[in-house]
Amino acid sequence: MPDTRANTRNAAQLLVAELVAHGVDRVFCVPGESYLTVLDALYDERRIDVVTCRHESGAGFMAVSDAKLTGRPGVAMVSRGPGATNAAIAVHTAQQDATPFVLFVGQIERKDRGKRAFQEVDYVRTFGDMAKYVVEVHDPARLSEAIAHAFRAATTGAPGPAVVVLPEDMLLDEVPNAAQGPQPRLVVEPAPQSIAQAAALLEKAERPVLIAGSRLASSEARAVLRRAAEAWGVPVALSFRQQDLFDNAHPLYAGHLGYMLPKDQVALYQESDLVLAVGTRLGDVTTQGYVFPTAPRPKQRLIHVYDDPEVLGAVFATDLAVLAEPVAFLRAFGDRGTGKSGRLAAWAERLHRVPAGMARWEPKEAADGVVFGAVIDGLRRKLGDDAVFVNDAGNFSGWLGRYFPFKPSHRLLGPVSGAMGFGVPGAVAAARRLGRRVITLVGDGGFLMTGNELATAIQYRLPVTVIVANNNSYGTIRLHQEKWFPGRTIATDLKNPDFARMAEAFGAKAFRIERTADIDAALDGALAADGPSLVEVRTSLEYISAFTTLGALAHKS
Ligand SMILES: Cc1ncc(C[n+]2csc(CCOP(=O)(O)OP(=O)(O)O)c2C)c(N)n1
Repeated sequence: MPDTRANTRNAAQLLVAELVAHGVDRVFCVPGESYLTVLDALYDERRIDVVTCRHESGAGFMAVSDAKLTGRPGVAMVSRGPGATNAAIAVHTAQQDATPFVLFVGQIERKDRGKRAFQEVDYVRTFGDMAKYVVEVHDPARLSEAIAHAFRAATTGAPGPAVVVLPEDMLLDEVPNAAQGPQPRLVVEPAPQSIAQAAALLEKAERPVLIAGSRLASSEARAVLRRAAEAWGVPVALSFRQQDLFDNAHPLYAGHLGYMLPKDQVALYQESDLVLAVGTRLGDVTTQGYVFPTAPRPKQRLIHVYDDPEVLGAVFATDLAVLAEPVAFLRAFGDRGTGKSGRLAAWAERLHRVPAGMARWEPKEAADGVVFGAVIDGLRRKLGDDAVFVNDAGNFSGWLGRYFPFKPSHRLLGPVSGAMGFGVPGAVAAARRLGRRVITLVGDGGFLMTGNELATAIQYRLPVTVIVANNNSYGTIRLHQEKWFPGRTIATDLKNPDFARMAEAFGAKAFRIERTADIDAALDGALAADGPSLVEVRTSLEYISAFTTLGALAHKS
């Protein structure tokens, strides 16, 4: 057979060459017959690490977690129909979390499209609401263009998901050899005039708050944030799930805009006369249900800095909308600060008082299990300033947020989307990327959603420590039931397997905490394990969250 490889190759091989050209060094996948040719092309490409996962939601979450760490698009590959719909949760999470993510999906043959053939899905319609860009490539001559467009969409403006759909037969078509590579990345530098206008507004403000968002996650951005805050003496509140961006013990730390904030703290935020929102889209949770600032017309002046015109002014009447890359803005803005921070010190002190007071852990014992805060306190004592956490979604995560003193040298990855199941896969990806121990906190509910990715941790020998807060309940929902339908518990009680034995069956080191006294030895053992480890914490349901108890809820009703 003549060797035609020198001048042409199949579209699947070109796709892999494009991934390399776009800087992709890892893909997370569950294999499928619909994209066999891509897998085969990856066989020869040693620059791309192919991580095989156990469920497409796991693969997608891993890609999203990887992207949160690197700032570059995470990449997942899944099969058509069932594979793609399993991965949908990651597409949604990438959209809610403003995380760059490119999902490649296999598709049935072109000739069968529109016949509701086996595993056929119209992805443009299915993912149209969640993804920034969805393309089904029918002409292999346009594959490079489609890939470049997907990476561009994922990384331009508010980062987010893009989906590239690959008909099985198209992948076999012969195409020219050359990869096109990425399009130039747009970086919107702040206009000097915007910096001057923002400075003038801040100079006049008496009670300003800087809200820092996820776009300030890089280590460079954290340093820029601190410098700008100190240069202006302006208090910093952190957007939802970005609690590691700024030293929680810093006198300018004004709290984390998550759930369960005390009413008086929200009232204090509302007393502000200027909000400087940088790198956040000012979503529902961060704004405490659109009351800080108040939509559509804030009580205070609003400066909003983001590099996406779709975001600025979309929800809030904005006094100064700055279309600029958030880190570039903050760097230039910090340069204009005087360092005379005293003017705002009393205001900053008022804002700092509540979060600082709430963070003080006072040991508690419960009759029905371990109060999870004691485990967080154990982690605080044992972990260094470079610890990496991945949170699943659920009440247990509130204990970490409340009692762990985050510094910008820590990393905390968690789904802004509130998607359960992010924890274990997220930690697998983070450990693969960082090559060191990553701790994931997960409830018994969330663990049984994607805990199967413990098998991936075992397969790749990754130092992941899973801490399962087991209260035999979908606790978050139980709490809502107690508030709104007291005494009518339904669908939230769980009968669980023995998590420690389950972890051992996977091949992980397992530990159990049944009493507060077990905490130190279990954490020491799990953190020192060579490879994956799991700690099952039999937690108190009475202490259902870091902010209330079942008893207190019953008393209120
Ligand atoms: C994928 C997904 N399904 C359902 C929900 C709704 N939900 C939010 S928290 C929660 C219960 C979490 O239970 P668990 O993981 O045991 O943690 P706990 O709240 O008990 O600490 C549920 C069902 C969700 N956020 N994500």
